[in-house]
Amino acid sequence: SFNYKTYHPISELYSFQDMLVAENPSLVSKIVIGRSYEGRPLNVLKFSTGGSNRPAIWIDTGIHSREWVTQASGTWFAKKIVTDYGKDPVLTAILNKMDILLETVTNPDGYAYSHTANRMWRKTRKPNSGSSCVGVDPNRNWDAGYGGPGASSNPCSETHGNIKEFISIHAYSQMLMYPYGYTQTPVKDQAALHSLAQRAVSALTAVYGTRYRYGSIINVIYQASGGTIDWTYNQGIKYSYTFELRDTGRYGFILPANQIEPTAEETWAALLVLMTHAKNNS
Ligand code: 0X9
Ligand code: ZN
Repeated sequence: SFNYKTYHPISELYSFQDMLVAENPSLVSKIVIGRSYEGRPLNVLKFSTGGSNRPAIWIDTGIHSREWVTQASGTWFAKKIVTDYGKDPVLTAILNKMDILLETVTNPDGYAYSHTANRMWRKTRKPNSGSSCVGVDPNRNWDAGYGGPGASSNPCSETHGNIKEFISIHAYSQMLMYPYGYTQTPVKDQAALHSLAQRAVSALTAVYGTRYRYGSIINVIYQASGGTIDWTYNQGIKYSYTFELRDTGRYGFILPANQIEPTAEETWAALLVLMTHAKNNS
């Protein structure tokens, strides 16, 4: 059986996904939404209790490959969902109305490379012509803050057609943030996003006392353009959030494996608050 107390190479995370689907076919399915530059599948686990085109919650982990506690936590969330559905009334109520889409290895080439060649690899792995530097930063590559108001043509809009909440999980720094990162201009839903963040952080801190900061990206961490959730918010997903998980720098990206489970567990408490709010307000 799967060991949640250690970090796993990509082949084992893919096997875990297939095993979870095989063991829970009425709850979980795997959608291959694309392929990486090096040809690896981009897998999304879809947790659904029925219906068609239900409102959905998106959660991704591992868009930056070296942030290993995030892929590990995403894997733990997947198991938590199948374990708790029908037992935890909070999760059960969410899944009786909404689907959860969970992408645990969002940057597979980078993750593989961070195991085999360079533990600190962050970006993707496609060569850049005319440069010896490989890859792009996948959290600077979204079309938010560029191109101006006329740039609305969006070939991917169907992908996110019914997503009501979008949560992108990074590490490290212990922060829960909402848009924007590219501008100081507050989002129009700032007050609602801020108070929900406060409630989610309270739930997280209640588990192990881990302290989090929260607010808009630009105010809490630094200015960053082209980030995932600025784009998803501008696409109309009101509840767009991003986490920076443990720690605050003692170990940084090299978080000891004995912190995987407590990190995932406390983060799950915050996720339940965020997901319940989306369920009640969409
Ligand atoms: O620089 C980043 O992309 C994020 N920090 S990280 O160390 N995970 O790379 C911060 C940018 C805004 N925050 C998030 N989108 N999480
Ligand atoms: Zn990151």
